[in-house]
Amino acid sequence: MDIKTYAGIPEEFAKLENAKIVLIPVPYDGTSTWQKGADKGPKAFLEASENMELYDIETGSEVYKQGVYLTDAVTENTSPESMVDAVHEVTKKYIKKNKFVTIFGGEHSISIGTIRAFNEMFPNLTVLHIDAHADLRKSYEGSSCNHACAVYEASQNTNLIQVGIRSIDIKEKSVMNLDKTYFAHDMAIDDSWMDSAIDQMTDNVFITFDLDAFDPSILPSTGTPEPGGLLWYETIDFLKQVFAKKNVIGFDIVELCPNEIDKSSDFLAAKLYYKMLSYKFQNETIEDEFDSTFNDKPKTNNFSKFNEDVDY
Ligand SMILES: [Mn+2]
Repeated sequence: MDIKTYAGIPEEFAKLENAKIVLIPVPYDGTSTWQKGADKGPKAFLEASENMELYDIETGSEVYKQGVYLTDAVTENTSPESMVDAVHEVTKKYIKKNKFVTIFGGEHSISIGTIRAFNEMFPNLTVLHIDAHADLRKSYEGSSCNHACAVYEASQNTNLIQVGIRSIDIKEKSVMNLDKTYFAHDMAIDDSWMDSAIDQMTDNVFITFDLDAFDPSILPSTGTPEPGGLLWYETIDFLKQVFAKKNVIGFDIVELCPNEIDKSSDFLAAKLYYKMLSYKFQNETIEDEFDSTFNDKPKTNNFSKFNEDVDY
């Protein structure tokens, strides 16, 4: 990947020492069953992010100034199990450095590793799982680290809440906690699911966001699109409330499967990521010293959006 900093932000904001946020790309697509290509997700997401405005109108903030450190991609792929171990290790390493850790996939199996790390590091963890699919199989095609098993482990040892579900195998129903499952067909006609889901959360919340939760009309570029999904404003309204009311301790976004024709999905993923960071950090002020570093230095980067010297 020839991308040096997240969203092309100046290096002052991209150094690990200064960054409050860490972004781990995991371009893994080892077990997907239909359309391949989730391994291209992080690159497409990062390219779209470079072309995105970095001022968030709604929160009135520029969250990148909190610092975003982009790690090397996790490329271990000799087996699903070794990939999960590698993701688990890297995620835990950055949680231990007191960073707000975010992960971009890759297919959903990567979340077995991310959730395991957060569950080891934070007590009473809620996993908010936003997805078209339940992903509750104990094992699939000979592995418990298949994408169809992404939250089975979480169902056993965290407070798992599933939102947007509209495609399951009948066997998954025996694992599913129906009180904490919000099916898309119910959500479509009654928005009380938002309050109900938030009421069921403990304080520490990790969000695992499979992009196929969105309706394919707004996000077609995903491996297993399902009709009847979430739209943009209801999704970010829900997320805004979760970030406001709970201690969101990290999140992952998975299953972007880019193609040459549709770029809007890449942009949606980029915007979703930035929106979630904006909600997380909207009340945190940026340290003066840090801010002036940026203002005093000559602008030496080559990214056009930072080179505009126009005074408004
Ligand atoms: Mn899914």
